[in-house]
Amino acid sequence: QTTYDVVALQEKWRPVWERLDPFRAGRREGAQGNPAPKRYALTMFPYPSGDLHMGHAEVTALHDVFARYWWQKGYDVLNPIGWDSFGLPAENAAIKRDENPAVWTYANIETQAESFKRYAISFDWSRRLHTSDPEYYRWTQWLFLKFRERGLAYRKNSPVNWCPNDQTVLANEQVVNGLCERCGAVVTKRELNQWYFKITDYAQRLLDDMAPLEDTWPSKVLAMQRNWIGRSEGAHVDFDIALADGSTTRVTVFTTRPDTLYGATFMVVAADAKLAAEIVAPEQRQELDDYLVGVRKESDIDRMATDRPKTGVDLGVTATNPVTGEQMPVWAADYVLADYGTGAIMAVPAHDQRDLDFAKAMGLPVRRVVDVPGAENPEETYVATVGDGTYVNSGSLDGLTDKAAGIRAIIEKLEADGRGSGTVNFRLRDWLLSRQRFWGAPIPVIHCPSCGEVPVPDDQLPVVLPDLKGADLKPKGVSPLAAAEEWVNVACPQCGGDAKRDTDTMDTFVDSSWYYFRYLDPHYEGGPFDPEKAREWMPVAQYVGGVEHAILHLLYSRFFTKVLHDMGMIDFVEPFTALMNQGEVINEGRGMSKSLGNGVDLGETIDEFGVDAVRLTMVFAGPPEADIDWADVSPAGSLKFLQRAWRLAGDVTSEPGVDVATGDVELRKVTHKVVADAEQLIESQRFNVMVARTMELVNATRKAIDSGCGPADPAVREAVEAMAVLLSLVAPYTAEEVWERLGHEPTVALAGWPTVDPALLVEDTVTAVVQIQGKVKARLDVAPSITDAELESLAMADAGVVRALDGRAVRKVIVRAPKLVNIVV
Ligand code: ANZ
Ligand code: ZN
Repeated sequence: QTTYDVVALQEKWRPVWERLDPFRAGRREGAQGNPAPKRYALTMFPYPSGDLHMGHAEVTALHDVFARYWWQKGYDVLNPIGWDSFGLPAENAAIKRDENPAVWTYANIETQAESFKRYAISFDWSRRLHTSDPEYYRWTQWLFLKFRERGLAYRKNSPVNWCPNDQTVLANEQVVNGLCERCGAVVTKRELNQWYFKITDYAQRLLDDMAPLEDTWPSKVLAMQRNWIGRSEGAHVDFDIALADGSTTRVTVFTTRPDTLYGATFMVVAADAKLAAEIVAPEQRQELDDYLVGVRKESDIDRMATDRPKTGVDLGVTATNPVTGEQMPVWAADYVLADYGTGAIMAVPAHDQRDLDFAKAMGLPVRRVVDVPGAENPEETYVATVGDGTYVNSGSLDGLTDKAAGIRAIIEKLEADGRGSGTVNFRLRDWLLSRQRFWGAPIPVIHCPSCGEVPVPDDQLPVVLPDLKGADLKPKGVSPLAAAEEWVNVACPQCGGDAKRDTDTMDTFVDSSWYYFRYLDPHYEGGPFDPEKAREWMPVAQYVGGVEHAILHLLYSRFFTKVLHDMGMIDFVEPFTALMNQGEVINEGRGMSKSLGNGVDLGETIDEFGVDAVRLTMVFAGPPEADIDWADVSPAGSLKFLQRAWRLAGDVTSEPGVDVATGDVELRKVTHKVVADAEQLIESQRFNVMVARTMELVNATRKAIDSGCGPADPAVREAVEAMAVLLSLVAPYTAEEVWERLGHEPTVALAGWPTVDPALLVEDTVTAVVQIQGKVKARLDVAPSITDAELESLAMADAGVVRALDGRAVRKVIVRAPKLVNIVV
């Protein structure tokens, strides 16, 4: 082509690449016929809602730098793509249009696939999968049943998060500040029978296994996971409660401060815990029931807020403090949560502000047991003290001054008396995975009146979703599947009697917890994945995706991987060796949204500037983890740069294969330094600087052609060839065209990373002499191009010069760069 026409370039090269299929994983040979070393590059797979948007363009442009760089470095790369295609967006859209969610879903997938292809991400399309394909969810169901066999999937009745708008339950991780993660409705609680994964069994391992990720995962994500898992060391303490009917029941509390047990003056039970209803005295029952109506509407965040007025109900019974023997009143309140710890606490108002506020509101006693130096007595000030101090009013603990020693001593005493024990508590809850919606993987369980819960036998998987043509998918609180009678009513696989299928479907986060295993061979029939291929390719070397998945998807995937390990299917315990979180693409300082009207359409942007300019802009905008404000970047500038790069290729007049060693040394040094730097910059994830260095190479080459060694010099060819390889990581169409103009066959994507000659990286230096009163006091190695000012400041800062001056005032400095500095005192 004689002009730089982006549309023509895209149309020219796409079919060529499709024919060459250069990014097919597993076909690359290494040296001497050995297999090439393998690397797995993963980008978080998209939901098929609408076409791709600017966010997809950003994350995949960044991700593709890794993948394409590895190809150039000689690796065999697995870079797959697929769709997370079950879930509420599809179902809600389908309800609006009154059609099967599959129609909308697969139409959007086609649109997005076409856009990804135009966008020229180096995906291996033969790995494509969709989680809503029966071929995929057969194995989601299989895994569910394996988890169930291991006691890791179970059903229980409990108060669960309920979104009144979506009419479905939510996992704790899907409740954000008390609101539904999807629709923003205030989440309430409902008592329901639901399926759970026992992720809590893995809490400690999920914490411990983060250690090796310290340098390769963003610290923010690790901190969020640690906080979410929420490990607290403390103790279980048993209290005997005398009930109204004369019997006694033993209630255990969890506390992180067992050492304050002598200061426990009352007990508080979560108002919505079963325990409250079990122990309440008859005359207080009505009051508790009335109170509960309000509590059920509150979010956990509100309940735990420290600044709220304290409310509660006296349950009319008393508990015995196991160390003081005192009778303590027992209350029900909302500030204690039913599903944390044991759902009951010992209240130590002197040293816990929420307990103190409650004591003040209800007129309950306060007793100080730690005298904190310099702090006033909370019994008088109503300010709880939490610091270290001397134990008082605490029996055998009195006089101790060390909190750890106090905790150790009381736990020893409790254990000796059989009244409690040291324990660890986690904030992490089991993962609620069942959903009362249609568009998900059916839970492969049959409920039989005689046999109970019966797993669907392996050879009957997948349990395929029924065709609900004309059925009402509108959320009603029970799964729409319940209406598919022919589908629901089945023979029990065990006894052959009449039985019913489970009508719930799985949370889509189950689908996405293992998709990166399925990519290894999406059509594998022998299991969810081919273990042999897992050994070859996994774990994932680099994962790229949004920080919004810090505790949901990433925690769940880590859990799944550990279970697969325990099942003996893999020999590693962490799925993602390295993680990168890209920033957000915003516009005019704010997130793009319909309501703000500041959205930028990806398709139109590509139509205007071309794929390469958009990709280059995404990578060049700043460090990968920083937000990109589209109002501050210049795709037009990117386009201009690409044009300059393309023009260079047309100016090269030497033939392919010329001996570059005879080329202009100055330009060669620039080329080799840029390539060496680019390698470092990619490894340290400073992709934007790598692009900036490529721009410098283009400028230096232009100068060499126009006013230096001239276009025929072999160094010019070397520079432009290196530039093509560097450009291939971000601007594949332009890079391919340049490569062709230089007389090479496609594809530049596999041309190989240029070899750096270390001899060309050595900077020339000259020796500058520093004199004081004409006597030589120092010699400095400096670049020949150093300026007078630079040389003067170097000389004045030199330790030998400073010593020789010995504080004398300098009258005059004469500089003759790069050779001489003369200081007159
Ligand atoms: C007595 C005590 C004395 C406490 C003291 C604290 C300070 P973390 O660190 O978050 O695990 N707690 C226990 N279960 C609770 C529940 N279901 N709802 C609300 N609060 C609960 O917090 C543990 C502490 O939170 C426990 O230690 C308990 O109060 C409270 F000077 O027990 B503590
Ligand atoms: Zn049966």
